[in-house]
Amino acid sequence: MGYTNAGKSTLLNALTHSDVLVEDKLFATLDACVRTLDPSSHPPVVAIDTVGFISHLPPALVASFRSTLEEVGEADLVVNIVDGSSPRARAQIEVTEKILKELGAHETPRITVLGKADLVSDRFKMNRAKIAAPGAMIVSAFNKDDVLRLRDAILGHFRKNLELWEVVVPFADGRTDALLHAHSDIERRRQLEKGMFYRVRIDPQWARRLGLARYRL
Ligand SMILES: Nc1nc2c(ncn2[C@@H]2O[C@H](COP(=O)(O)OP(=O)(O)OP(=O)(O)O)[C@@H](O)[C@H]2O)c(=O)[nH]1
Ligand SMILES: [Mg+2]
Repeated sequence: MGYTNAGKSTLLNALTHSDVLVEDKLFATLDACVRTLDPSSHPPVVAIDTVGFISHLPPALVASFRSTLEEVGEADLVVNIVDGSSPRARAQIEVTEKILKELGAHETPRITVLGKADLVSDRFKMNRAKIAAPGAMIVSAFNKDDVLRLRDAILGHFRKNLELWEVVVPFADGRTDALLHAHSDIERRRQLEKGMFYRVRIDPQWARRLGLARYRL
């Protein structure tokens, strides 16, 4: 999420090799678009592009914006894209902050990105950007390494919540076996008498949802 024209859709495209509409105009994105960040990651991480935020939104538009922005309130991680090349970056952050609060997402874990870094050529502009968003990741959507760094930061956020579990799935329980494959990273497997032994990295919430019991050898 972020202010309109900040470069959200461009970054989403770069992160996911997709082609969400990008235009140098306000409100190029009118509907939230969902893209998978990494098809092989467990749990699967999907990124949702949002409509741009803006100050003084006409009241008639507020209601329709609300519905497209509701996803933000439910997100596990908010990636706030700030146009690092804009002299109005600070004011734009304040607007997005206010809207995040209204959406109940101001306390959601957050990665702040100063985007369009390739346009921030001189030191004065870079300092201005850094002061606007201290500690933000500095990224150009057109720089492959920058995009990979951001992708790693996002995936890393979800990976760090994973726990190491050792479980045994009875051979007859094909459903749990399939779900385990879909929702965890399997590090080791061994056939035992009672079933398949797995050592997996899994979100503890998912482990509970699957009814897994931790196994001790
Ligand atoms: N130079 C440069 N331009 C960028 C970068 N990221 C985005 N842009 C340009 O900024 C403009 C807006 O990009 P979008 O990705 O559509 O921005 P958005 O935040 O999705 O905008 P809305 O959907 O309208 O809110 C386009 O002209 C992009 O090409 C970047 O890293 N560097
Ligand atoms: Mg967009």
